Amino acid sequence: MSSQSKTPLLDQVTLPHQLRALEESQLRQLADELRRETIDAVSVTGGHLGAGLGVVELSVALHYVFNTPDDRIVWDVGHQAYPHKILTGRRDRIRTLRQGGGLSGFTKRAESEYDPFGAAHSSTSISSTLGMAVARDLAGKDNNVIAVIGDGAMSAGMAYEALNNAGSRHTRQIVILNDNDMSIAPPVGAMSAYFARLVSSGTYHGFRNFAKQLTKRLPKFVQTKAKQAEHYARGMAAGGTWFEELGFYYVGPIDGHNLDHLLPVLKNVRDNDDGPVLIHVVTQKGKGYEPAEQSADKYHGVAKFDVITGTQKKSASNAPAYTKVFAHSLAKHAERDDKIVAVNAAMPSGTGLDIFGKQFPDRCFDVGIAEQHGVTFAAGLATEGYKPFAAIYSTFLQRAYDQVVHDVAIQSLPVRFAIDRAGLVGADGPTHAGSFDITYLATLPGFVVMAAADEAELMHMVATAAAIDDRPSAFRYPRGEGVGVELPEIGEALEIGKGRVVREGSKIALLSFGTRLQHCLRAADELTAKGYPTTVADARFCKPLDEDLIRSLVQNHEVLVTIEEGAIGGFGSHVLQFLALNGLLDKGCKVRPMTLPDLFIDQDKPEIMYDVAGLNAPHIVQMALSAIGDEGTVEEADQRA
Ligand SMILES: Cc1ncc(C[n+]2csc(CCOP(=O)(O)OP(=O)(O)O)c2C)c(N)n1
Repeated sequence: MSSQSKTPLLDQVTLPHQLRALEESQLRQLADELRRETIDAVSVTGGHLGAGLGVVELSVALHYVFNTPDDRIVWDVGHQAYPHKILTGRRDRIRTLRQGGGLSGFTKRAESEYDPFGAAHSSTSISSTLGMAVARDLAGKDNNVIAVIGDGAMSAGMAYEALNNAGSRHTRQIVILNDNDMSIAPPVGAMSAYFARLVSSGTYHGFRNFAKQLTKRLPKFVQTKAKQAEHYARGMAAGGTWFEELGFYYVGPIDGHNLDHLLPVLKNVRDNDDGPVLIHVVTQKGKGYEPAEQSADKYHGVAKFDVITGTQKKSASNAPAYTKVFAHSLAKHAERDDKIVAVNAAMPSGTGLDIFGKQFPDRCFDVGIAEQHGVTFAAGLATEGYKPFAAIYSTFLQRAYDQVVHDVAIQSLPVRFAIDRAGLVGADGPTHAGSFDITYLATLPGFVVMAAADEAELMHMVATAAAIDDRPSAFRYPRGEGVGVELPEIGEALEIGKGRVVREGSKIALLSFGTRLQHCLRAADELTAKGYPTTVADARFCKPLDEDLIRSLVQNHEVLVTIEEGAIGGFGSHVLQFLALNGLLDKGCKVRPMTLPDLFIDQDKPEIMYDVAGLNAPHIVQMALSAIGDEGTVEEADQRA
């Protein structure tokens, strides 16, 4: 550090072409400044820190060696892209990360030409860059395409599908395997053990000064059969044969924090014209920030924090109240029923299954970032009489939809889906919103689909799902804290397909599915005060519907409003279908379904996102009043708007 210039270099780099104007000898200083800037920015916003700190040098080296944005860099997941954002014209907004109106916490095409592909769900980068590479060849262009994918993301099937395709196509493409030996939790699976063997093989250390020798060993220099043999042997020696068998030229492992190693390797693979290359880069998650390096999750996701001490402003727990209630509740049932087992896909703490796993290590399975496999694995457990709970976020379950349909629903296997992060989730934005699960599950024959209105209801739904042993079931619950209701010792199984009336009225009925119930109660207070006694009911089930309840609500009220934290095609659609087919729509009661709008809502505080969605109490009031024909005074309407 002492030999470094006092003038901040980062101030001279707004865009990568300015970075490329620096001397190679200045890049170390730039990387140090970039790391400090990343830490400082995340201390203000919260967000993903550890992953970004691990790729500071890689970000500098990639933008130095490659001609971005013509050369395409695709960051898998995109949660590690904060340093990349700082280097690509977004430093002035970096302290708006994940805030309303601010920068996305992931890569996003609409945000920058330096983000050629949006991400947030993992393991898409090899596929998307292969598509870009093929398009480049079709168009007769010659730019580079580079995927940067973590060892965790490499556990997903999609990454292998892409490697398989890329290896056989022989298209010029660069894949950088960013191996930090971490997912969010320690990585799982045989491939992770394989990477560890490559790194510990001694080759890594032996390769510390290998940059110069390497020049002669890269594909564009490999012309003769003899050289190819040498090339293969090198792969054997370095342990890279698995990738080589797939058709990739394997380079590594190399130290991803050492610019003297990174730069020559990247320069060598740049513009090579001999098929796909995989560079195995070893990095440390949280690198260069002591509190991150020392923490168990390497500061994967953090709240705002004090830079000096690393103390986070509030708990950065990945197990918020609903998640914890679910986990403890499941453990209670598992104490009584040894057939209960639990499956998660690389999210033990996010889903709360770390709690379950501590108590039942043999009955808790982390399958890696492999939602598809996880669902079919759970289906297999169910065929043998076990009672699997697959705890998967709503947004990530999307990836396993065919498995849900084909492997679970068609065979009517009793897999229980614990669907966390249902509804809008806040800072992670639209890629992580749990908007579609009601729609995509309730359309499946035989599925039982529930939504918890509060944390006590969640406990009952865990009990209900445990008891449903002849067909699939799902219960959804949101991110964050519950409403603070009293909790029973253990949940009790609900009568399937039966909702509950929470408050009796006579003019307006609000039928809630999920945690909008609290907003319905507030709306009901206001409506009742205005002279419209309002009934509030909690549907509990979208499938099967409580037909008696719905029939009685439309028959005894002038207006029925349904509310859910999900997209069109979900609960409200099922209610409308039932009413229409039973001739109940034309009997005078006005029915209004309230769903998420036909819009991907950008990140913000959840309550603001629900304002944008029009699903808060004032919107419910407005919807009910306009249905009943009372628009109120102009001032009231303005206030509600
Ligand atoms: C399909 C999918 N499932 C789960 C996640 C949640 N998730 C975000 S980052 C991450 C770990 C990624 O590990 P790795 O690729 O090694 O990157 P690192 O954070 O270690 O740099 C997980 C599981 C996700 N983004 N996408």
